Amino acid sequence: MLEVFDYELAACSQKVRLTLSELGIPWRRHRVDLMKQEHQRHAYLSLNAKGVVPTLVEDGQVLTEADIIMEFLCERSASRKLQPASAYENALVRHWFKTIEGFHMSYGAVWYHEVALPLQRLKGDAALAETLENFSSEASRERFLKLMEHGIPQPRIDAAMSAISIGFHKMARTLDANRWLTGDSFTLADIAIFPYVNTPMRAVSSLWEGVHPSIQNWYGRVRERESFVDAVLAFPPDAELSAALEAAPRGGRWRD
Ligand SMILES: N[C@@H](CCC(=O)N[C@@H](CS)C(=O)NCC(=O)O)C(=O)O
Repeated sequence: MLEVFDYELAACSQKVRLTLSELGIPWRRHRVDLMKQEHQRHAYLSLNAKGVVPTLVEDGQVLTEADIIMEFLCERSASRKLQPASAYENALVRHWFKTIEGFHMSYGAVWYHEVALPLQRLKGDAALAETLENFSSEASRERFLKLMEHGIPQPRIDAAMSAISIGFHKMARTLDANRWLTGDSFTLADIAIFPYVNTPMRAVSSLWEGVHPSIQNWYGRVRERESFVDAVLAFPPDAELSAALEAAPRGGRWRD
């Protein structure tokens, strides 16, 4: 059976789970707790050298990178369900993948600033010692400790917020004229951007909520799909993370 290494709230994990659900592909889950830095363990790094989720494994074959996994799943199921019919619209899907790639780095910075670092600090010294044990490389352990000590500089967060806001503007302009991101049908492009819209961080959702009605309407349409229940709602944050979301500087909560 196809196996996926993921973490419930990780955007890239959600993309893969949504695709699996839309295509009706059965899979087995291996949870990698990002909040405990389990993705830094030696065994996981041997599957995914970048130390990020998701990773897909099937019959000993390993695939990383959410977009590549999503396309692989479509081809594997020989279904055109999530891929547009025209070459141009397919190119648009790839275009959105590229846009989202940049957006993703910014989202990650805000996530660490608002949620991951405060949660780690809140858990205290014993939990930090446990987290540090998961790092298989001294250099990344040092990097993490520096991040814990100094946080992410405010100008970096401001720049990230502004990049995310620009991404939402682009999305809204497209959705002003189209039902879905590439036209009339729901595709991998919609899946790829959904987790950033469905963010539990108020800092980020305030950049589109009440600002871009076309995103609001699109968001409602995606939430009506069965895959939303199956791949997103079914994977809520644990109690610790829920508390960290509520305590986030600009507020946040799991959007059920
Ligand atoms: N380009 C990679 C990015 C994967 C990625 O950045 N995943 C995040 C979660 S969405 C992660 O694992 N971050 C590790 C961390 O938080 O340290 C992909 O598309 O799979």
